[in-house]
Amino acid sequence: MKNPIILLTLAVLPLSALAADVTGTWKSEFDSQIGNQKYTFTFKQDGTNLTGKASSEISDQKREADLKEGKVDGEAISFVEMLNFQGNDIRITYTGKLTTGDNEIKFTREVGEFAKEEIVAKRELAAAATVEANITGEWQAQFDTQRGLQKYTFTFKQDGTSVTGKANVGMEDQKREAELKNGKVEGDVVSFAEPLNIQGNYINITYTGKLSAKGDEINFKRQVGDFGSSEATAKRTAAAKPATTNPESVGARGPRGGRGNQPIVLGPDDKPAFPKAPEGFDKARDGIAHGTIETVEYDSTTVGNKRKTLVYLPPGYSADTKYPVLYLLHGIGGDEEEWHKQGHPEIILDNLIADKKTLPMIVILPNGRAQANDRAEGNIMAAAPAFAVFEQDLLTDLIPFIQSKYSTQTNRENRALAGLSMGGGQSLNFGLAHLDTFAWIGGFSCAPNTKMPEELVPDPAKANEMLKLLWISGGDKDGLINIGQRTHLYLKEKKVKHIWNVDSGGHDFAVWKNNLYQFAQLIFR
Ligand code: FER
Repeated sequence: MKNPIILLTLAVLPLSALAADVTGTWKSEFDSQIGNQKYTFTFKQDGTNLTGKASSEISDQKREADLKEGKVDGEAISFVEMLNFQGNDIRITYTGKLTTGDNEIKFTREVGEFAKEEIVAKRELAAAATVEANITGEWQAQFDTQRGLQKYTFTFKQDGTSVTGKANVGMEDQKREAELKNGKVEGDVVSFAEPLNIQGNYINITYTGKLSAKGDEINFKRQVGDFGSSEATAKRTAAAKPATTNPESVGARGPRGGRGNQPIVLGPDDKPAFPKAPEGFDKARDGIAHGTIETVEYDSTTVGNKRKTLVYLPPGYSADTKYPVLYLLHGIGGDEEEWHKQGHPEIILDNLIADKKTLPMIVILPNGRAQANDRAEGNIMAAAPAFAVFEQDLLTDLIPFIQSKYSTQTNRENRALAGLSMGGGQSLNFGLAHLDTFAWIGGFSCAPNTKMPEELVPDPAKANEMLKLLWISGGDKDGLINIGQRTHLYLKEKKVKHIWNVDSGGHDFAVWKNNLYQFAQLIFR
């Protein structure tokens, strides 16, 4: 892989960052064990410090409490409300997260040990803040993104609070145009989405911005799917006439400062599913039998040329035995050598087989960039569509070739598909769409090519019936972890059996090797 870590770092770092300011009045109404409660929170934020009051009402009884231990950390907000109940002090803790537009906070509210609710607080927009911003016209902004500098011209048309229009984008010598979706102006907050087609998947690029007092600048945060984000100021082009805004609408929300990087928000399920691989699991050992690794070429009817793949044959490989096969896929900056060079699956497998922790198996390390030039060179992102084409190459060309050349089992129960990052997305996308071909599926640190969970698993009952193992994992410091998280949460809700494994680590081979070590022990059993 050329350098996925740099790629990812670039995507995550260049954020000068917007900080939320939650100062203001927020309301929340919810049902609790003791009846319907109406809350008004008055927050005052100073840096990361939060003070204020909670006034609440429950069947005509009113009470008020000062907030304690209040904190704002990026989008995370927490505080404690002390409640005196029959002479006892009870802590009500609130932990929450600001959502899009910064006008809603989703809180978990825990009353001592005995009650826990999910509640939503909504910002009371000051009357003045609902005033006539009019952003109709042409605006320009340049976003420094992981794919390079992207020059945007937005043409907005505002009608009441709704916004339609276009984004024209220039990037190096490429151009694209998109119709904007979900456009809104709420007070001085402008938001909309730009649909972007990546490999047949629509990823929404969402924009949230704040209009300046003069109405001639919008400070946008641009969020690409669940992955990268960047910021830029859009300015009206000279030709357009600045719209008038009510100056009182601006500043009501206070200043904005540093929100920080793409947030990694860990949930209660985001922990290791297994103890870490023991010391030495990835070190070549003397005194055990070793498998072999070779490069072979197959005819790809899909791409129309010969394509390379690496093949690991287990120790003592013999034509008298029929072996199960694991297809193991690389990331966006890699090729058929990536796993071999950086992950040494042959060492991990030799050790596991020697220790009888896994069955002898064949491991195929293909090239997942199914296009004529499948080298990882130039603009690595530009090859993303070829990673989708590999579905056909794998099913119609590679698997039949492997089964004709090597002594393999050919039923689904003896075929596994797993991969890292882009290859993790491929494994879920292809594997779950072809349960008749793969019974064991693993997505390690899945990339944004991963389909939405509803599309991956439209029929939970069928998935449960067919899958022998569905393994999804990520590192707790990986900016892509939310792709795994959203998949896990969907599977959990739909009661689809799976393993969700979160190791401590980033988007790197330390995590992937550990995943291979664990995954290899579970398959073909
Ligand atoms: C992206 C970010 C990362 C993306 C793919 C990746 C298709 C893949 C990373 C990897 O394979 O390591 O936006 O879009």
